Amino acid sequence: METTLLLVKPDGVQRGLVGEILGRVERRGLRLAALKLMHVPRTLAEQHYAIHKGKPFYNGLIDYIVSAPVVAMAWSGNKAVEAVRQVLGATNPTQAAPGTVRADFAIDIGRNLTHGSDSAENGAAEVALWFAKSELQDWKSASAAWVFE
Ligand code: DAT
Ligand code: MG
Repeated sequence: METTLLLVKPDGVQRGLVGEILGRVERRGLRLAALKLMHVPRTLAEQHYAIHKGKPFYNGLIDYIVSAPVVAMAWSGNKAVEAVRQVLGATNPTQAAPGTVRADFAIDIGRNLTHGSDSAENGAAEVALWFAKSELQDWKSASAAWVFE
């Protein structure tokens, strides 16, 4: 069982794509464990993207993430990390497979709408960074047995 962090970035919220993106992951069969709309504090953005510090796009990336509200979600299930990344598509939207969120709705890499954790380890760490324990709901989905073998 994995938990992964999914962010609808400011462009996704501004463009009215929250429901579209959430719905694709929800219909995949994963279990929603946490959800909130928030203006990201710069310190959180810097912690979240610490691995990219020093890269040419880093400052622009931080400015973009803090520029307007994001929707943060935690999703749980077997292979949740891989399943969400697959729904989102490759980082660069023009290289993302057709049918993915980034290919269907985005063009520029710096406006790629979403973030998804890239490993089970990072999923656990990012969910703990973005959500307090009290914000995570441990509930049993009635459909779980029909999604997971
Ligand atoms: P992902 O978001 O697919 O995990 P990443 O972790 O490599 O991709 O990079 C984080 C974000 O930084 C990415 O969603 C968009 C931005 N980014 C990455 N590489 C970039 C580049 N070469 N130019 C501009 N922005 C970039
Ligand atoms: Mg990443």
